[in-house]
Amino acid sequence: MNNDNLFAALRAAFPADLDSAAVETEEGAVYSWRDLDRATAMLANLLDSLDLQPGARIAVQVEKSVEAMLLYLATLRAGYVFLPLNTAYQSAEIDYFLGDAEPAVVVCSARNFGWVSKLAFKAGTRHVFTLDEDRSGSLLERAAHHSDRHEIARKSPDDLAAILYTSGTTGRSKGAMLSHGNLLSNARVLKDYWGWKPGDVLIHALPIFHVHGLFVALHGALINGSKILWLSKFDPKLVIGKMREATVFMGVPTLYVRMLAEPSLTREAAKNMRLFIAGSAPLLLETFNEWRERTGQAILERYGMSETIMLTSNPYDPKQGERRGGTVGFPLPEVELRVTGDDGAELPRGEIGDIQVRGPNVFKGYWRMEEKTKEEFTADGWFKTGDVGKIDESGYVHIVGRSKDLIISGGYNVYPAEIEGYINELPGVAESALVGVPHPDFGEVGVAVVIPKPGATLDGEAIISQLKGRLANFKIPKRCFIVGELPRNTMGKVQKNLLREQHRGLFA
Ligand code: MLC
Ligand code: AMP
Repeated sequence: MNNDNLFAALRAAFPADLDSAAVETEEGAVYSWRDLDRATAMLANLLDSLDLQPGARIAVQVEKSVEAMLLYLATLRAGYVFLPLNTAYQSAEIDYFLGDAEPAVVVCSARNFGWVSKLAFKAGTRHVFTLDEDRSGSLLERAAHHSDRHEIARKSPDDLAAILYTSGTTGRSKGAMLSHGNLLSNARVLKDYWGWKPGDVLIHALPIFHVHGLFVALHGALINGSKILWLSKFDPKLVIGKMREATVFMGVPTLYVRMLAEPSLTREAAKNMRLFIAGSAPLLLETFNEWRERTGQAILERYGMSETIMLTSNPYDPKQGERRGGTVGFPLPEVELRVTGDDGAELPRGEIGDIQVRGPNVFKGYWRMEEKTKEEFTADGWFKTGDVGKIDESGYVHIVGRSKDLIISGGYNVYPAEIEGYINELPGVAESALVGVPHPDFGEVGVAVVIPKPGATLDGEAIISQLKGRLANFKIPKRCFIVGELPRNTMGKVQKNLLREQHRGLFA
């Protein structure tokens, strides 16, 4: 009988020589494929010993480490649902996620155990473990008592593998439910489309709590049985140095911008590399061109989202076409993509409209938000991405904007409604608006414009300080202006485009 557990497919791709290196860290620690197999078995046995319900959520907020990655794989192996949380999230954010997802198990770093366990127990969680970058913590201590053999849990393609929270337009985050089938179909398509081959080595420098680092990069290497050079944090000099031993790199545009600022980035340094992939945010044409001049290689830009994993990609194989900067390439095999007008009808090529998608990669819906899920799909089953774009005459997809009010900063999403909600609760604030403006490092950053209540005196810097510690650091506005009124249209709606225009030169 077939097992559609994603882990079964990843395990089947391990090379025959289980003692060869699977993961190497920047500190020189080496994990063999056998280590990966045994450690995930021990962790899976630990989870199995906890007597969890089918579909139990395992919520994890820990610093990036190989062990954190093994915990993800073990969760798949045991058949539970992985729920990764950005380490930047603060207590109000974590409180919401745990309350909404009601995880059976929470894993956090030892220094956060006090407040995280309190929130977890409030949410009904029965087991809270700790895990730190130096392999300390109760999770591994407990797992050490379990067998290193484990039969992979049987799963069908529709069974849930992970829930990824993506902030909501109304301020409430939504948990995108991804199945084993979603993740596996996308991993297989990308292995083929990006020409993964024997001997490939991946530089993994992204965080592992979002689609890019956790799924696209990690599954890409594992399903090809490829070694991973594992970096706990992005460091441009280190990545450039590692290119001599590697062939594939994936990053958000900010990582490319930062590497371009290093004189050590040369054709020679990059000559062993076969493929540079960018995504999660728009890659500026000037970055694409500058990278080609410096390294002789064209970055392959692709487009995706938490709800759909990867949707489009520039071609890898020149026979399929050139990699065009400023575009996100073609819909991937098995992915259908259309651009529609206001009336919902499909638009001809070249016309700008809403991007909708369909395919085995599209998620199962938002966790416990049936109505919201329905709203985001058309009657004939297409998912509305909230991105605005066009398909050009040659079939390349261009993203030209977003209908959703979203700022993408250094590859992280910032939803203005959420931040405005926090600002509006501060004493003396009548109203606020957050807009995204261009930034040379992060691509785009949030700038807040705030109106005081009558008689109140506010200070922009003080507002920023009050938000720090309450919200993840990347969501904190980089600047905050106090004004008398906000520009509005005749319907009374704040004209954010005017605010964006007014402040667009701030970081030029
Ligand atoms: C850090 N800071 C940011 C920021 N990251 N500000 C805005 N946007 C960001 N993304 C701020 C911090 O608040 C802090 O400010 C200061 O920068 C230093 O923090 P740091 O943590 O030391 O920063 P650094 O390590 O340099 O991180 C920058 C980064 C990181 C670019 C390496 O943001 C990153 O890893 N981004 C990748 C995100 C990612 O993987 N996205 C994929 C999503 S999946 P202060 O004031 O507190 O000092 C997806 C789907 C798809 O979108 O298609 O892939
Ligand atoms: P997330 O919700 O974090 O998964 O972010 C998904 C969003 O990131 C998409 O809806 C797009 O708006 C954006 N995105 C991802 N890749 C690209 C890209 N290559 N170019 C422009 N925007 C992108």
